[in-house]
Amino acid sequence: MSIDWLELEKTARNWIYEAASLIKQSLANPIQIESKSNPDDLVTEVDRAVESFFYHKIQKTYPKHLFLGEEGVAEELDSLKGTVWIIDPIDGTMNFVHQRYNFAISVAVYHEGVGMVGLIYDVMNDELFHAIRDQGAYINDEELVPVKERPLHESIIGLNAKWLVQEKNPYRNPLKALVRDVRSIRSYGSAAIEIAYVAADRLDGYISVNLSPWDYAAGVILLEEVGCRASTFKGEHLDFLQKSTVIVGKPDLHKEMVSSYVGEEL
Ligand code: 2AM
Ligand code: CA
Ligand code: CA
Ligand code: CA
Repeated sequence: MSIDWLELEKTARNWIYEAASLIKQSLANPIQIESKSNPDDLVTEVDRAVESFFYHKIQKTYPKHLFLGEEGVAEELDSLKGTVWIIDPIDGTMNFVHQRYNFAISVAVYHEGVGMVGLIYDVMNDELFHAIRDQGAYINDEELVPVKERPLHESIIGLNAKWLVQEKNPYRNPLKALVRDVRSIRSYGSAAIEIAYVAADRLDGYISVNLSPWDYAAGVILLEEVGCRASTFKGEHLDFLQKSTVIVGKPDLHKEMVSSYVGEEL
């Protein structure tokens, strides 16, 4: 039986609004914070609760679908066969903790490895970026138009400046050269929001040296609908089962950033 993607998107959207309301309620009380891979890699009880919320909703409504999420509520996946929900319950946990602002819920649905539905909800701004494959991308009810190119020297790129000062980052020098040559850089602290901003023409490109599938799975579905590109720094297809370098942008800009800057470590 084929899947009604419109219906599925509507269902996912309702879960997202419900989860956002849980997150906002949680801001009224003190939040338990822990560190993961390093002292600045944060997780809260809310991240875990929101991931569980989605996992249980999906299990109940779509028992055959599979689940891949940041906080490990479900078992690990080693393939994208079937229908897979790739979810980041809170993207921008540091912002959630420090700013109580600039964080998103990111939900993507892949079918036999193809991105079908992507939703990124900027909770505090009430902006839902959403797309169904081949049906356009939207912010709330407003349809996004295919992006227009800008030359690299007039472009604004999303980039975390920390990557420029980390000595063990092999892409430090290419990224410095890029920062020098573009008009300016911005850092919002949520990869999902930054990728959505590229689709919405608020940024021309976005770059990160190390992201996981749930950081970009929904974003790349939005990008495809407006004619943008997403790849690894080497220009290869993104992997949805392991960590990767990520570079996204308008097609010409993306090509130039890969070929003249980050395509090779220096
Ligand atoms: P997160 O908030 O879901 O962890 C921060 O610049 C962006 O990078 C966020 O989207 C954040 O997602 C993501 N990120 C990926 N890996 C990270 C890590 N190890 N530590 C902190 N942020 C990470
Ligand atoms: Ca995290
Ligand atoms: Ca994330
Ligand atoms: Ca997260």
